[in-house]
Amino acid sequence: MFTRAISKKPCRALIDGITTAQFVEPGEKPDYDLAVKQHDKYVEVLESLGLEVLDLDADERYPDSCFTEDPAVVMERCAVITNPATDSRNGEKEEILPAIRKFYADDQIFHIEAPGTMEGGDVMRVGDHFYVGLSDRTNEEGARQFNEIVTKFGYTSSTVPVTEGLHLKDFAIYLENNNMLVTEIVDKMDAFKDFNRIVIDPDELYAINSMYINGTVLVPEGYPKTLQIIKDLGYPTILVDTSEFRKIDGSLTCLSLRF
Ligand code: CIR
Repeated sequence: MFTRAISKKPCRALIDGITTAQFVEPGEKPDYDLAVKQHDKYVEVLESLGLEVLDLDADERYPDSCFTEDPAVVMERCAVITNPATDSRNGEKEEILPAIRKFYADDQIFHIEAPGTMEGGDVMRVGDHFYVGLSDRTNEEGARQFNEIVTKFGYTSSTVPVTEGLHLKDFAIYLENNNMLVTEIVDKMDAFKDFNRIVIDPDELYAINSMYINGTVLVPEGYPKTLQIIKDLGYPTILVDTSEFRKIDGSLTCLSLRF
């Protein structure tokens, strides 16, 4: 059961966020005012599901800083400050720390240190196990340090390759109740063979990053096939418009830390 979330307001510099232009035409930039509205709506939805949301002020120094999922990984018994791999995002780890300190004691807070890199978008939790995606953003050493930290607190972790793009949770997402939305490539991975895997249409790749919160699944607006699949699995759903974040590869889970 999630009771809290940490989000951060988009800054004007958001328009210069890193993008692979995977989901949009090259050069298409987010509209800042619309991004702010979408962010506020996202926070409202989390609140409507019973979460107390700490919504941090915008920080113009870091274009991608509204994606609070990446600079930390939080769980009941500890928090791990990651080491974001890109220069323009690395400083976000300092900025998230005061927020993490509000909820965790000093001896519950740990850091991924260079040469380890990690971003929270690569960490997918299933019960007390964490699947860590090895990607351009998260390396073996980052995953090794993460494993060392979380095992001290009774969790486990293992690695899986990310072969299709940015973060693991863009290609596989766990919706609880053994259900996992996946791409065709992830579907074939041994690591996930025991889950009830549902392969999402490549046309709707972006909607894999739907988000389970306390029994309900938030689904990005504009992906009818995935929405129907999630409904057919029996979940109540809430549509959330993330069109402006999508332009810079941001999706639902990226926009908060939940715990
Ligand atoms: C980036 O490239 O880092 C951002 N533009 C998008 C981050 C998305 N975060 C996530 O999937 N957890």
